[in-house]
Amino acid sequence: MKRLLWGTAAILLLSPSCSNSEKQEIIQVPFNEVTITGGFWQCRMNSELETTVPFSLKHCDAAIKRFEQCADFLSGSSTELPETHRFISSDLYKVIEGAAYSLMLKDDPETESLIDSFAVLAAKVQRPDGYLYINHICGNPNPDEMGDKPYSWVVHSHELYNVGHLYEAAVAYYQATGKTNLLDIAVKNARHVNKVFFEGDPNYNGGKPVNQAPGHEEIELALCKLYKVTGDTLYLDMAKKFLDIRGVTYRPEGEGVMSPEYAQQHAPVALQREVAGHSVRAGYLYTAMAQVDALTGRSDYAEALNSIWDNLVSTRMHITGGLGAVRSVEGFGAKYELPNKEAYDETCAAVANVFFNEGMFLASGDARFLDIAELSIFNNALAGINLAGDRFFYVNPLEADGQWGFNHGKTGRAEWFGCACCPPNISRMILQTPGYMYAYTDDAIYLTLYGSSRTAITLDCGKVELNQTSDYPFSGEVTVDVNPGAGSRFSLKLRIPTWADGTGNFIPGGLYTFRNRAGEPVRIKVNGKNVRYRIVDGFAVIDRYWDAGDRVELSIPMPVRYVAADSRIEADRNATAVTIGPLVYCAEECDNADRVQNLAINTEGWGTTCMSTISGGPLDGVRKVICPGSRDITMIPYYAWDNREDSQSMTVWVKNLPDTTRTEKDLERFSPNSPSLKGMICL
Ligand code: FUB
Ligand code: ZN
Repeated sequence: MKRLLWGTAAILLLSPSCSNSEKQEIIQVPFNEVTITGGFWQCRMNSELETTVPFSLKHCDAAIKRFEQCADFLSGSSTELPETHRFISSDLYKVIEGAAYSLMLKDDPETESLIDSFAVLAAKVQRPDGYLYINHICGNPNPDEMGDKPYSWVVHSHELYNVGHLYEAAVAYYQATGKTNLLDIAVKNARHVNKVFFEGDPNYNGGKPVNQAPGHEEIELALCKLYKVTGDTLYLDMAKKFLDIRGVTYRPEGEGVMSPEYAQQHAPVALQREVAGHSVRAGYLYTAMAQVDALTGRSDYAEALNSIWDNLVSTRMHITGGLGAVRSVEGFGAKYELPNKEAYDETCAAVANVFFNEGMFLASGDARFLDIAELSIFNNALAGINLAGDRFFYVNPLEADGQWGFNHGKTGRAEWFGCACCPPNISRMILQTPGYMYAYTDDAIYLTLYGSSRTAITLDCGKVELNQTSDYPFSGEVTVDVNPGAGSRFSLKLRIPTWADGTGNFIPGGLYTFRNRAGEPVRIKVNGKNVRYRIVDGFAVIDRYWDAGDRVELSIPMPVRYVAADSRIEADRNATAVTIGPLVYCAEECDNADRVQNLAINTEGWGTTCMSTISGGPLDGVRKVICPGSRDITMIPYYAWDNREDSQSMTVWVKNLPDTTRTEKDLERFSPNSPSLKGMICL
């Protein structure tokens, strides 16, 4: 197994106000340089390696078969034509990308050989000029969806979306193995795309450059990866060109999927100011804009991105970090249009939200972007996959009645989907999560996402080993052993999430505010002694000389918090959400012996809640909470719902009890001596 490394190249600043030359490039420690040593992420990584990756590869049979049929058809050994499908290849590429990440963590000759065989097949199917899209190659396109010729219906064909995912897979496989078999196919395709779209190729579009941005973004961010791994600026130039022609050279003028907003083609991207349209497309677009700015060292999109981000977090994001509330367009609706039961919030969109916000953090050094990335990871994104790693949500509502098949026809999780974009997306994100834990500049180390892990970072002053222990997100106690090679001075920057900063907001943006106060402040000790710290951009900064064996103890209080939504969100009026740390909780029918829609919470009851860790069963190790209300309301983290029984009612927002006065009976029931609460920690 080769462990090729990559950092985030040349990340400069997005915001003009941050163009201070003293600001330094922030580099993320790549996930394969962070070892998970226990806690929350260890289970998730194990289920990825042991279950999700092999399980997903098995579900690629239909996609692989199309390549086989196409190859046989081209060689004349069969007349059978491959199934007509616009983007099933992209699902396969995403699975390969995740499988490649898994190879960086664990050798698996079988998976490697499967990917190698696929590369042989893909090379046979790819046209000599680099074009790669099965149905046009085999001459059986569905013209309504794909156009009658290559690149004649770029707005919906997904030709460039598919190859974007191919580039990401190829880069990952090269990084994992050093093999260029997929990368060669990707590079050949990218050069072909450049010729056809920006130079003109006699075999396509009558020789005129197509010069139109694809309807589904993806190739832009993938070209950035291709640039980073090859160093060839052609790909970065292409990414920028695709961004800059969006909404300029072509603008659909219809409705629904042909509306100008649907694929963010209503205005040049640098002039866009609000989130719009299909949420996965939007998320990939914003990610690419942040990356292109960073890689070119320009701020062409900074104003747009900052405004779009503000608009997102203050008007159009669910408390779970979910994007794209409106089912009919899989996208954004009007301001504050955030329904619960009907919410769409596709898993892919939550993953895109993570990519977007990680990019914004690297560009700015501002922790508020990490608050949103973390929110999305621990809530909407992780809800997209069950704890065992083999069942999925495409759609992530905040309420279910147990009867409506909200999840593409299912009332619960599905084994896979006809259109399976989501399962491999969440899978590849989980595998990369250790890469969201640490970042650094020449003279500072950022702790960006807490969890038991180990890494080593080379600063200007030398190598620093870090060994972190934490049960985060179930506990805010974090211990970090710092081992510089020799005594050296640098800053350690510990992220203090918005939910712990005493401002009363659960996350930035002001949509979700706490009903109760945080209580204790955040405390930091170095070698057992409290230290004073200053907060800069959401980080507690400890600047000092460090010695081998120094120990930092961070204590972020995580009381049970009750949250109210902005009253302009109609669906959440007169209701309360419960959060602990970054986790959003939900009530599920199987814990509450009743349809959860019948429950009502005492909005003043936060001081009389009880918590315990579930032991055994699918939710082993998950922390539950019991809150007083019309009855004792048991709640579990949202990401863990639908792991026990399907067709359950569930709700994040619990109706408020009209009379919030706590009765003697409530208090008695919630006394630590109450027999029904035995073994729980009660406040
Ligand atoms: O169109 C490709 C993917 O399929 C989109 O990103 C998802 O929303 C689903 O429609
Ligand atoms: Zn999806």
